[in-house]
Amino acid sequence: MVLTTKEFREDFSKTFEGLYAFDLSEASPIQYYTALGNYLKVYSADNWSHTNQAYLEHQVKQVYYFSMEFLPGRMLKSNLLNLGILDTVRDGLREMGLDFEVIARAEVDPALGNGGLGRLASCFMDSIASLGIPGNGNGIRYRYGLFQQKFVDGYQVELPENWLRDGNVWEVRKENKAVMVRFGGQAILSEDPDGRLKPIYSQTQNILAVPYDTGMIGYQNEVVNNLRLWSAEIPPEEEIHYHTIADREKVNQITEVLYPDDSNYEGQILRLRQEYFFTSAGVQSIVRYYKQMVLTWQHFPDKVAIHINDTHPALCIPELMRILLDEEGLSWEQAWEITQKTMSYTNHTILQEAMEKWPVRMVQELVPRIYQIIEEINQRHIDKKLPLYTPELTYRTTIIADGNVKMAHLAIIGSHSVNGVAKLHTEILMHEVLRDFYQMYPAKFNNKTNGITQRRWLHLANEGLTKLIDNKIGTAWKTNPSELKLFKSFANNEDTLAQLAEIKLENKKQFAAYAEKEMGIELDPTALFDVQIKRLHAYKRQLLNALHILDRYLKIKDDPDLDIQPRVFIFGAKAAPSYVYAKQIIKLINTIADMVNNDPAIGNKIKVVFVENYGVSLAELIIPAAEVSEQISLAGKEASGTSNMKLMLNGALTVATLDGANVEIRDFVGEDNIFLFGLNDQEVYAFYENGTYHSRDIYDSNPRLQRVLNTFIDGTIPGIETEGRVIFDSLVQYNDEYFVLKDFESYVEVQEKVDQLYQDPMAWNQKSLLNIASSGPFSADFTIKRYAEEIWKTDSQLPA
Ligand code: 26W
Repeated sequence: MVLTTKEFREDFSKTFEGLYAFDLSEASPIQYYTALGNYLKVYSADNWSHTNQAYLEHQVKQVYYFSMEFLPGRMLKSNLLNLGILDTVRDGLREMGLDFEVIARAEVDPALGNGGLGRLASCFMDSIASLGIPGNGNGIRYRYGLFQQKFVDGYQVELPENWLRDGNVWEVRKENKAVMVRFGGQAILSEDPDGRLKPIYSQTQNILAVPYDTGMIGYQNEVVNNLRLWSAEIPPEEEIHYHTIADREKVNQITEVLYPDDSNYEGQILRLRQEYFFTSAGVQSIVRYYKQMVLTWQHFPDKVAIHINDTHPALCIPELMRILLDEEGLSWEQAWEITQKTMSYTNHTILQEAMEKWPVRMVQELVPRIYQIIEEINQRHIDKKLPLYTPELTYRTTIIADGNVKMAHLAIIGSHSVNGVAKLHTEILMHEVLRDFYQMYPAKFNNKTNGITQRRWLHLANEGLTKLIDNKIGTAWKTNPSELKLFKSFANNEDTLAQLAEIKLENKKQFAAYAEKEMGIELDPTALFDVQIKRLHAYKRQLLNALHILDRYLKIKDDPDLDIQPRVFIFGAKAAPSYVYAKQIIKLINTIADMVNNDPAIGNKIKVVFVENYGVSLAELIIPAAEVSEQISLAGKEASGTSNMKLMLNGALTVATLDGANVEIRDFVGEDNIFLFGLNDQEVYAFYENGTYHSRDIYDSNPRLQRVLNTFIDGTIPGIETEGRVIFDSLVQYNDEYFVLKDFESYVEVQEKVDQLYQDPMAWNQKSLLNIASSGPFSADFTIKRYAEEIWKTDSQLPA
């Protein structure tokens, strides 16, 4: 049944009155938005409950995607799109004299994640529902999301992100589905009447885990899956034991804040608490659901797949073991077989400093029974592998070593599948980082290159481009993104290329309007828009970008009449609050921005825009306006990257090292349509092995680079005495950990080629079009199909 605008207006008005009991004409955007959200919840409620019922009735296999982070972005538009009523609602609101865009912007963007890993989880939720795969998300309902970033005098300042201030229309609190999570105390094993060892607990702290469910609406297929986020509360019957506010606070604290760390592990007990809290709650609720099905335990892996998104939820493994052993009375062998068959694990990082390892004492104290189980998993692993491998190799793979519990080892040993997130990344895992495990379990390892949902990142974010593509190749690409390749046949069509350029210009104007309004920076929309948006981290090398900007700056200062392609350098990045070096780089770039933007000699030749508080919503504004995509991490460090895919999909040309998924971008779009530079991963490894990298020599021998670097310490850039010195020293004195100086030369060279190509708009637009048309393989729909077929063994429930 199609919804008419008239029906919509009537129902929407009723919803509004029911909520607010006053006339609709005098409401605020947030009230309209809340009413719309409520209206949509009712509109999709039947689909949600039908999907649920169907899964249970047919006892289909379901996947549970456990992730410490989800970054869904605003949900109003994407829900409307997926329900197939975006245009109707927009028109209906217009008829009522309301501005849909203003209403949509009233929604908060829930920042329940740090970066790539969290955003990937949300793209996956969209694809799982859109493919009709029975799937659920499982995570934490943080009271405060990732901090809000402000710049004060160029420095990053962090403010709390109270994302629930106006309530959250999409969630449903499910008190009736709460479970108890046990912490601390003692677990003494003793024999029960059947002669089995079972733990007797004493002095534990019991925390109530209350789920908040959000519907994950599939793309025009009537499927609504579930994202379940857990919140920690004091169990009502235990209220009496909480005497002080501090006691109560300790409970609330568990789900109070998202750790703002990305790729840096810190052994904080609160984080371990969070990890056990949501994995235990999730696994308990899965088991409870399974028990409705009256099946033997042997069938558990035929009905349940649990996916561990990085090691953060790896305690799923001992938790499922605990339930099967202690509560369901299975033997170790049975329980272990079920657990391994159920679990799969994705690794998202090769950085050593990001590898989670928890001090044994901490695990013992916080979850004593879980520790006992981990110990036994470890011992059995050693007993089984020692006869087969050298003691050295075997002991390199233990879960417990040097007083620590190594979460990656637990995840690998306890899962039947281990995957990396791009071809190169998986290769590096197999042959470098995890090679001992690869030798032991070659069949567990597989690659699943990341993907993105084209629904959010093209259809919604770039309506102009969507219309153009629809006009040229029809709309089938929306459900089958490989159809995007049909767009290639327009690569020589001047008309299409001109339209493409027109759309890009329009998107650039939109961003320019934002920069002007929010930052007071005036941009020339005909300049080249160059974009680097991702967490601030030394390995991602925002510094290399900064060096290039300074190199240009000096060139223009030397010759103010220089005929050079005007460029706007756009940055968006948060730094972990404790990551001092990253914050110094933010200060540096902000200071460069001030200097350059206000120098009349530079004019429009260079502008630098560092947007505050980068997140999903800003990405949706920036990406459609981008012409150059900076993917310049040191080769071998970026697991995959996903902004590289979004930018390509929106017609940006990539400046890239051969790192992460950039390698596959090159393969799909061809060498001629990407700007490659720098060392490859093998060259980097060779330097590590030979110890022959000396950044000081490069500094000494390259006058152009020397001049650029000296600006950090010679007063050229005013007001960065401290930061300038630290950064200079890190690059010149302390041997430049990420080979920034080594790659500088080839980076600036390739940037000159970028400028040259830009002088020929048709050639540029052609490459842009080829990038768009080659980006289909990066659809998360394909990635999820592979996860479902090869790892989870879950089937789509859609009619074939
Ligand atoms: C324990 C601290 C910590 C927190 C988060 C360590 C590691 C993480 C994440 C795994 C970091 C992350 O987001 N990794 C990114 O994952 C993306 C999705 O697979 C990849 O595209 C990025 O390359 C990778 O950096």
